[in-house]
Amino acid sequence: MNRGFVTHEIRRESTLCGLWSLSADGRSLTAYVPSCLESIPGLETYRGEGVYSRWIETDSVCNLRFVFLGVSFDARVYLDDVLLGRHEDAYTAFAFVAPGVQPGRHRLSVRVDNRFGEHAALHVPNDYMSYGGITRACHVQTVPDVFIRSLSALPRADQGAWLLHLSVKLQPISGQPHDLTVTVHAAGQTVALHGRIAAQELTLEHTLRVEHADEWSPQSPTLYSVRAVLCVDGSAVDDLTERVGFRSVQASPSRVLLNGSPLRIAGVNRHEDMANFGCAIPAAAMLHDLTLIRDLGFNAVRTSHYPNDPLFLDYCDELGLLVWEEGHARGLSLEQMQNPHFLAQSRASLSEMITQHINHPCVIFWGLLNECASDTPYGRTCYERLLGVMRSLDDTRLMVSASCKRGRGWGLPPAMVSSEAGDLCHDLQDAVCHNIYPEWYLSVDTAAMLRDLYQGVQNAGGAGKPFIISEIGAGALYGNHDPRRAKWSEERQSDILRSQISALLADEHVAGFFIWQFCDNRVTQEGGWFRDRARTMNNKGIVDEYRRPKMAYAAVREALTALKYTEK
Ligand code: ADA
Repeated sequence: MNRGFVTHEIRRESTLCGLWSLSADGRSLTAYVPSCLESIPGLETYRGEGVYSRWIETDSVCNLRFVFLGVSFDARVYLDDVLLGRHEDAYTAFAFVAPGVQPGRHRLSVRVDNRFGEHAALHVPNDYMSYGGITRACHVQTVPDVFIRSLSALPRADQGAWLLHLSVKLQPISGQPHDLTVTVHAAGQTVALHGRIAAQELTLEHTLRVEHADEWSPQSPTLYSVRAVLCVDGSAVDDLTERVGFRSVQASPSRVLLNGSPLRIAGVNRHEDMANFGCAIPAAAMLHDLTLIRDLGFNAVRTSHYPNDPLFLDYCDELGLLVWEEGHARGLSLEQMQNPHFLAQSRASLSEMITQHINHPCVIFWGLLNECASDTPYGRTCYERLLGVMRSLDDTRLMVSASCKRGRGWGLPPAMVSSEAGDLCHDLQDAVCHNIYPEWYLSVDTAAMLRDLYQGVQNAGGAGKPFIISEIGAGALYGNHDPRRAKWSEERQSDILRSQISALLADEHVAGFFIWQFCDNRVTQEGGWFRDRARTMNNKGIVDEYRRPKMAYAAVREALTALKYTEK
């Protein structure tokens, strides 16, 4: 449900999207789910609690599983005032089970809170908005005493064929023992996996050899269904369908390889943010964004700086758009990384992102900790630990982090030095990625900056890895035209982007880049961001928050049109 394809044919599911009662800021309201609190008149800048509630009805005793794809950003879910569970962080899904629910009407409530504080290590005042509310779709399922919690299918190229590693996680409810069989259908094959479950979760695994499969690629994004059916005591009680694309991702010393061929990545950063909707972007608007991104000529998108709605990834799978998906965290200082909740919350964001989105072939990079304190020894221990967790969950994608820490000892012109020690974590990752703003924040020439930075990272753990510019761009206020072509005018932004892109394309060391950014996004009023963020918006969008194109649109489109993405 709320995906780009049908995920269940046996499990009963109903949407919880629609009108809910909401009490917030001392007012009783009716709110549409999913949406942001800030979209409600009078709550545009609200920070506080909101309690959503609605009735649900059951006609027999059953186990209900409530699935939320995203609640921003601290959520507590209750059924008839009994707490089912709590989830922190806006950008990953969670589910709670209420066992043995009696027939009749029941009150489902969700208490949301978007207040900052020490309890929230990742949601801090920032250059993007932490909204409040039930901001992604939600639904309720009826599940049997043992149900399929997840199904992953990871392809790996193997001497002209594919190995497809299947993993089915089963969750028990009562703890009563059951003998069970899971039948998995994938790429024209069927395999039956047997097991016995009691109180503990059970994982069944199997690797299929697939001799012939059409590859997934941007030119031909072929998808295959993988379907698991759970039988207990001879009857089919539950099912789950996922999709897989057969493709491999590797790094050569200078390029990212997709299916063995070097890629030239021309991507764009995108915040999930839109005028009127905040981060709760409806499906049609997501598709409109993707239409514009493809029309501009980009072949990749970076989900700066948090995991995205799975529906967006479904569309990227179908359209063949490559994705750098990023765990939640932007610009945390050493002190913020020392928050006692930081490691646990980061680990949760990264592991939930990877386990929930592992089947999307579009995802070629898993990213972590954008511009955090990677230039400190403590920061390095955090990067190391978190990358260890990420690699243990998936070793078929490249692990990356966007840095802005350029060290004094790197041999760079003084204007480019941004940190005493420089990034200490490049050696831990599969590519070296930097966010740079030549011609915007720095009065330096883009080609020169690329050349100097490439040389600089060679002795800083970056040798033998693809070199990627994870952010580059300039700002303009929509509608601000100026014959002087001054900064903040649409003219100047388009001049700068044109010049940046031509330098990026001319530099053979650059394996890929991501323009900052697709659309203007709202920033928090807290934390001093308003000072160089006119309108409390980050105005570096190629389109504004209504998706109205700035002059940069035509400039970027023209610069990218002739690009050939595969270099073979
Ligand atoms: C950084 C950061 C982005 C954004 C950008 C900017 O590189 O990663 O989130 O803040 O700078 O606009 O300055």
